[in-house]
Amino acid sequence: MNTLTDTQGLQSVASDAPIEEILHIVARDGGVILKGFLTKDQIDRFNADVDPAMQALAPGSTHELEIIQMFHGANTKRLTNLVTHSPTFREEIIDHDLVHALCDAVFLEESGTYWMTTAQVIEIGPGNDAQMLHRDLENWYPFVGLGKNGPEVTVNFLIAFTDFTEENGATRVIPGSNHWDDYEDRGTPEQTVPAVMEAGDALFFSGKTAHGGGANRTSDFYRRAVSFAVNPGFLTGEEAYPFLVDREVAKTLSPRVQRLIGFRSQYPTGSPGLWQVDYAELGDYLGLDG
Ligand SMILES: O=C(O)CCC(=O)C(=O)O
Ligand SMILES: [Fe+2]
Repeated sequence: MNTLTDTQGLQSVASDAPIEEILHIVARDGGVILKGFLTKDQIDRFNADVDPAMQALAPGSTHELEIIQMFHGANTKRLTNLVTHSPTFREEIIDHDLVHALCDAVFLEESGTYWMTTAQVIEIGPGNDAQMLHRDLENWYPFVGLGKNGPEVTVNFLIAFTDFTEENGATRVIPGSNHWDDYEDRGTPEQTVPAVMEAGDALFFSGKTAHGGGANRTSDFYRRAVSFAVNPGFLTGEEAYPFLVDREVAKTLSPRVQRLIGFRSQYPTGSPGLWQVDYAELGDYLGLDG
């Protein structure tokens, strides 16, 4: 059985707490709430930046696979490409000193550099069921087997853009699940605690920590988060093909060659999909099928 207590809540610290203290809590519990990570003004401006795109987006998933649809959420909207949608995001949020200080501390020694693997609005609407529990490192399946002794392959800043309550779908986390011996064990809902936050707070957590979006039991509240996650630089292709090959040339290639050079999404074992757009196939976004 798992040693660390499953009933403890998540610890909160001020966003100007020492880096060592923040990392100490994450190493122990798997995650920590950073109070006041963004200001009210930043929250308001970001929300205004993305509102038109959010309104244009339909909830739910276009994937054929039921497991990916469930991961996405039937009444959940996921908006990616936030660098394009939001000046506040590209100029302030991903240039936040605390983000870089924490990522330097996590990744510099093993990887040298790091980069963003996703930044997506996740807006869980009324009636949406709880998401399946998972660890974000499951996107890179071999690291499931390496477990607690493997390297850190992703960390996530899950930022609250509305208040998060237990009722409206606050992220559920299993504190200490980063220390479990078997990462095929994702735990049970009873072992989770809600990451209750005010808008502007962020849950900073390890890819080794079991968690999932909470059920939204309200009738009218849309819980909005941004999940902003980082990978070590070693999880990168050697050549930046999508920047090198003209899209018109790419359209003339076979689908499997398009996938080989990064013009289509990837579906590695155990992952709900990588290299996507709004959680949908990149090839569709690029109009590769005409
Ligand atoms: O929306 C949430 O609270 C968590 C979502 C999540 O963990 C994910 O999609 O990987
Ligand atoms: Fe996740």
